[in-house]
Order: sequence, then structure tokens, then C-alpha cells
Amino acid sequence: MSQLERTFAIIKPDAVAAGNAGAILATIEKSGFAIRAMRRETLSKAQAEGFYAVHKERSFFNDLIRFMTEGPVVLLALEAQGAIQKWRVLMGPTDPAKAPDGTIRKMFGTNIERNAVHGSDGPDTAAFELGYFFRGYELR
Ligand code: 3AN
Repeated sequence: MSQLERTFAIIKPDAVAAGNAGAILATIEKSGFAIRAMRRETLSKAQAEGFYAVHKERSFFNDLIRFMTEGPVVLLALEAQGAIQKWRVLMGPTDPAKAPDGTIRKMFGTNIERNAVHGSDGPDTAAFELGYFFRGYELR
């Protein structure tokens, strides 16, 4: 049995602007995640650059920062047994065109950049990302 863990998720600006935040939250809850913290805000350039610092050298970095700051996002702490992997599976792969039926990126993503949601890719990333956006007292 995998252990109870937390992961960090973002409903990205494309999905919020399209009015899909509610449907994505319903999918998250129906899939057995507990939402342990949630906040809607528009990221600053500095916040987005710090969050995506590992991608700084990638060709798509500037476009990614522009996209992630173009409008409000929903920041989430999700809890479940094996939450990190479970959320990666529910999101689907980075490219929505390759995403299986029933995944969030298949249902709500547009392309490899505008792909509706973010999720931590491992335990170290989850710890960094949860701590980047939430304070300890928000994560009870
Ligand atoms: P994932 O979100 O599936 O873990 P990462 O961490 O490789 O994917 O990429 C972070 C974000 O950068 C993606 N969610 C997507 O918005 C954007 N991205 C990744 N690869 C590309 C690409 N080849 N072209 C444009 N944007 C990309």
C-alpha cells in the first residue's frame, strides 16, 4: 500500500480562463484526492521564474513564463495515497495530443504549453513546490 502523501498542483491560466477550474476540481475530488490547501492568484514574473527555475535554459522558458503569468491560476495541495504518481496519471502526459481518454490534459489541454494543469514530478519537487506557494499553517 502506498503511503499517504501530498503533491502540488496548479490549474493553469488557460483552464481558469476557459471556465474549467470547477470541472477540474470536481475531477480531482471524484478521483479520491483531498484538497488540503487552495488559492487563486495571478503569478508575478518573479514568482513564475522562481517556480520554473529548473527550465531556465530551455528554449520554451520565456514563452512558459509569459503564459503562466497571463491570468489567474489555482494553486493546490492535494493529498491521497501515492498522491504524486496518482496526480501525474490523472493529468496525463505533457502533450495533450498524447494524453489518454479520461485524463485532465486530454479533456482540457490545448497543446504542449497550454496543457491545463501542473503536477510535481517526484517527492523532492513536491516538497519544494508546496513550500514555495504555501505556508506551514495553510497545510494542516
Ligand atoms: P510536466 O508539466 O508534464 O511535468 P515539464 O515539467 O517538462 O512538464 O514542463 C513544464 C511546463 O513547460 C509544461 N507543463 C508545459 O507548459 C511547458 N513545456 C514543456 N515542454 C514544452 C515544449 N516542448 N514546448 C513548450 N512548452 C513546453
